[in-house]
Amino acid sequence: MNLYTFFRSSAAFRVRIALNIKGAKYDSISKALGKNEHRTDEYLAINPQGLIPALDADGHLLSQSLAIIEYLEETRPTPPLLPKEPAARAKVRAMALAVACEIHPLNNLRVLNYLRQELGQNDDGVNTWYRHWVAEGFQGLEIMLRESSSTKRYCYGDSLSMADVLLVPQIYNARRFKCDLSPYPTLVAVDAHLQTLPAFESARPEAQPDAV
Ligand SMILES: N[C@@H](CCC(=O)N[C@@H](CS)C(=O)NCC(=O)O)C(=O)O
Repeated sequence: MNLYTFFRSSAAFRVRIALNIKGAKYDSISKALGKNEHRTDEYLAINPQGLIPALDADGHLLSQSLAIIEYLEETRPTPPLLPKEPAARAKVRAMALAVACEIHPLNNLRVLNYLRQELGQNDDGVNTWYRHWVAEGFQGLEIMLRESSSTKRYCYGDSLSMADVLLVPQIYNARRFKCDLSPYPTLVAVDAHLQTLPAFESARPEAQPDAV
């Protein structure tokens, strides 16, 4: 498998974690966002949306990190990233989507660039925007985890799930943008535990070959 990735891309970070959990071997092909390598014709032929990541797996070109993670789950079911029971699966997916649909898209690079370049915002304006949407998203997620995380080691129950895969990169980014995480002790506790797991550790941005 080939993963089109960038060390700092949190959507690629999710897929790296999922690949590691599944024990899937892959090669990294770096596309530097800062150099617009995700906007070249060559990359647009791989992912027409011009977004990182994309995965070349089993002869298929896949995009959208959650769709990729679901593909990995369906083709490599062990260890599972979703519980068996339908309502439990829906709850795990809801937590994953709370990150992927409600926080991340509002704080993506192209959104921040638009705020800066088209709407004339300075660093303070951009950071205020970023922190606002993280706080909005994390408030609800904290309550969801308080109800579903039995030991504060994982988002759902006491086992690894897709929600964990999404949480860690979003917390990583929140720290990078100096968001106040003190109102979210459950998110912080679960993140601290997950970071000790090798699948998460080796997926971290700093551990990537293209890290600068
Ligand atoms: N919903 C997409 C989001 C992908 C995405 O936004 N990737 C970012 C990096 S984390 C990107 O390529 N940004 C490029 C840009 O904003 O121009 C997914 O989950 O794969």
